Amino acid sequence: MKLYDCTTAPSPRRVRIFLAEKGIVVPTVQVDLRNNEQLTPAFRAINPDATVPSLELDDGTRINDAIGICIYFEAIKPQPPLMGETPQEKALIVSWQREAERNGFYAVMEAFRNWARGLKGRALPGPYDYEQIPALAERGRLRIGHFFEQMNARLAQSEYVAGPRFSIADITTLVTIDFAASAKASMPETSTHLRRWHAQVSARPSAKA
Ligand SMILES: N[C@@H](CCC(=O)N[C@@H](CS)C(=O)NCC(=O)O)C(=O)O
Repeated sequence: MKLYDCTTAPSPRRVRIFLAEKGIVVPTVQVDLRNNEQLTPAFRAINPDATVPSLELDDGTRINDAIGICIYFEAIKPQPPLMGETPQEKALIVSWQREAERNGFYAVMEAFRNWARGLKGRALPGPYDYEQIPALAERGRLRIGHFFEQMNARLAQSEYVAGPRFSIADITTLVTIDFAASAKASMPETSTHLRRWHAQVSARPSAKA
């Protein structure tokens, strides 16, 4: 098995944190996104979507999606559970993880990729080139602000994002908030609950992954 990774990119970090929480070690191959190695014919033969992470299984099957990869590892090593055990817990974790992805992760991506100089002509990851749209960077920043508010309200009521236990919803939210720094967006001082939670999950050894 091997994981195509890039230590500076947020999507593979979601998988790295997940693996660290599970205590699973997988050999990794670094893909140099800075020099567009993901767009080379050699890497596109591995993942036609030209993105990382990608997990190659021993039978040659490839899983080209961060959450797909996490689902695989949760199934082969259920403990500690990061995707819930009861039907209710599973449903809530998926709901919160998707919400963090839609309202947070994609908002940061919109803000960052439509603004960063180094990403001119690469406003979206993947095999096609798209021009940056400055208005989308602005909208993304607004959305990030709303995400901080929304998560602060949630974490006023709940220890972790999806309930009383750390889960994949926390991983997506943590990676999103740290990624927001690349779009020069940080949690407001007034978001005390979000800040409490961020300090708590950042202190877990897995956060270094
Ligand atoms: N389907 C993928 C998308 C992952 C993705 O967007 N990866 C980014 C790094 S965070 C990437 O590979 N970008 C390549 C590029 O910018 O060309 C997933 O969620 O796992």
